[in-house]
Amino acid sequence: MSSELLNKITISIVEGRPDETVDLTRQALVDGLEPLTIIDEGLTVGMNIVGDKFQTCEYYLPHLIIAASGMKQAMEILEPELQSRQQEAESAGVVVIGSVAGDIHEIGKSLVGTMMSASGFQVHDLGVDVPTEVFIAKVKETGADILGLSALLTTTMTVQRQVIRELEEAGIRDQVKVVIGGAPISQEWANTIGADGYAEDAVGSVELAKQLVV
Ligand code: B12
Repeated sequence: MSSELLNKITISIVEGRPDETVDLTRQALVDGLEPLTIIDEGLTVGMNIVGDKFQTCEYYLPHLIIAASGMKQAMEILEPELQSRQQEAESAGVVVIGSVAGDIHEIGKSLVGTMMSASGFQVHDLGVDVPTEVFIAKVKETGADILGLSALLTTTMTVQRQVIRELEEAGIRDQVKVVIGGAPISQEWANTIGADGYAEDAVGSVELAKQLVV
């Protein structure tokens, strides 16, 4: 039963057994589950539970680190699968993406980058804790169509606004569409800081990017 397997994946994340997460992820692929189903209905459900337990002080930082390790190892298996499902042949556009300065959360950002790449975008993933000036320089260098800014902390979401301001100061704000995302981000925040779009998840990010480059 695929739902049983997905539930086992969720539990292995919540209970911090990365090796089991990896084995179950492999098994799910063999059973014919789609990589995105494994991510959204198995792994991410587990990460959200871990996040909630951290918030209520039932879990501490080591729990977060172990859970992230399980998800990252599973993603290493799933990313090539996502890539191989690429449908578009031509480049849909150039994307620069990264987690903003002060933010080291990388899993969601990397997933968005992988999905965009699998959908035909040429993606430059700058990693995590990316200084604002590095984003600006890369947008200039690549002539990017889209700049994706990830922030998972309420303390780093303000950096997204700072990046937009610096794009304005550099005189290149109207040359690139800025899309933002991350757990605390909302459409309202995107409107407040003058971003071109917000997406809740990786699938939504691809749809948004495609709309914006038309
Ligand atoms: C794993 C994790 C960590 C790991 C990260 C490991 C890694 N290599 O990435 C570690 C242990 C390092 C960590 C550290 C910290 N964390 Co943390 N962490 C999490 C956790 C549990 C899961 C995040 C995750 O990977 N989710 C799975 C992915 C797939 O989802 P996602 O990241 O949300 O991404 C999706 C969308 O948001 C969207 N998206 C993401 N980026 C982008 C970008 C664009 C452009 C678009 C369009 C969309 C988009 O699409 C993605 C795919 O669907 C969250 C809880 C949660 N529910 O988010 C807390 C959480 C984010 N962390 C939190 C905290 C407090 C911290 C620490 C401050 C803890 C501490 N005391 O040190 C530090 C801060 C470190 C720093 N400076 O960045 C809080 C933030 C609270 C807040 N409101 O600010 C959370 C919410 C936990 C909680 N409930 O309290 N963390």
